[in-house]
Amino acid sequence: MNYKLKVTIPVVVCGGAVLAYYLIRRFTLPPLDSRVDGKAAAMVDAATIEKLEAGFSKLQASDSKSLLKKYLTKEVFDALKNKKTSFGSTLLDCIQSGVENLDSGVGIYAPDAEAYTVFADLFDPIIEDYHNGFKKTDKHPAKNWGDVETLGNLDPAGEFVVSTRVRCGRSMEGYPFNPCLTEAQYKEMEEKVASTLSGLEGELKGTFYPLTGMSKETQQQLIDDHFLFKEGDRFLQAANACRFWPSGRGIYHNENKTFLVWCNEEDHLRLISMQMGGDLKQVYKRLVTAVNDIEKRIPFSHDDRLGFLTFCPTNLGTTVRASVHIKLPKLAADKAKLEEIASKYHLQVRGTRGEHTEAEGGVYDISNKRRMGLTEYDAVKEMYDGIAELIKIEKTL
Ligand code: ADP
Ligand code: DAR
Repeated sequence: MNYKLKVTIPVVVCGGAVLAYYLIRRFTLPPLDSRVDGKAAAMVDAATIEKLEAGFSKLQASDSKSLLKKYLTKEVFDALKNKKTSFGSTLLDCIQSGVENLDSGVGIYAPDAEAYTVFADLFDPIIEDYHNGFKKTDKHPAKNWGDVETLGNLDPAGEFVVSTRVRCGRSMEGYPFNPCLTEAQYKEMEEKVASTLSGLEGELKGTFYPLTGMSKETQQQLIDDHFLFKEGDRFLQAANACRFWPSGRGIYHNENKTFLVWCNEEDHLRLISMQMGGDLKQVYKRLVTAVNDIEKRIPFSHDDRLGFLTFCPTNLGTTVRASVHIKLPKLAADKAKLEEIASKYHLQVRGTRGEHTEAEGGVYDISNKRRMGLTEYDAVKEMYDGIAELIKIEKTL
């Protein structure tokens, strides 16, 4: 065999073997090293991939109306299924609630803050759809509470509005979200929150009540009076957000229960101002004072593009939900019509106890739907203007 063949054959054989290896790895196995922010992230294990494939098939075969189903295309699924955040969160951690609860409206949560970047191909279109066109190239505006004096009382005569509430969510810097928290972290966070809030003065002065040790009667009464979060939310349970319950969970409130703080329910903190009647100005003013005071004491997670970070993408940005418990008997006679008119003003209509609940005694929870791409003031003003319109229409019927 001449010299040339002796050299050519081994080169061709080795080259072919290298090419075959590359093609096998490229199209069948996850990348050896999918880097996240320059850190190597380990491969997603086979058991998780199997659960993901089964979940994706279930979702595709269902008639779910969730944003998860709408935007988790095969292309997005294949691009994300092998990715992990540096906390070890996978696509399964993000979508499992929406796979288990096909009646989800959204169906996805961020197990840690990095998930919004690592799984952006799925989060970004869902965020754009939910928050009225907030594109992945958009940047959420800086915090701006606006001029509280420009708001007023939605229903001075007390004909329609039962109560008014404005809340925002905050995540404590240095801690991941529910699915990644250890029991020790839950307890540490609860301690930090309780000791920080113990420094509040004046109208905001109050007491922290851990859920651990709270009597079932007290707990149920607080829930029935709309002061405390409900227990056993199946969407949060399926998202692995209720582990070690009730460890690290609790509620702070002032004497009159007009300023409250939820600790480690869905978000690390929910800061809430509420009272009977329609005086949105007084409710909003109290919240602004409280958040400005607390933000001096606890550093919160904030992203330059997404604003304040939360467990659920529907709460990103301002994280503000301004709501009324309201009776609109004529408009509500046709629920679909009420929802159609409300959506024109970017309002969300829910039952008396919040999402996935029904109205009790004709009382609806109506609030601003979007929280991103506008300021805190804009979000509250959107609710103020929308509710004023609904009341005006109700009076003409
Ligand atoms: P999420 O946004 O996570 O669904 P919310 O911040 O809407 O949670 O809180 C839901 C709880 O707040 C429910 O118990 C609901 O009854 C109560 N709630 C919401 N708006 C009002 C209101 N205007 N008056 C009294 N309770 C309210
Ligand atoms: N229940 C989930 C989340 C919807 C938004 N509400 C929150 N985050 N509390 C769903 O997809 O329906």
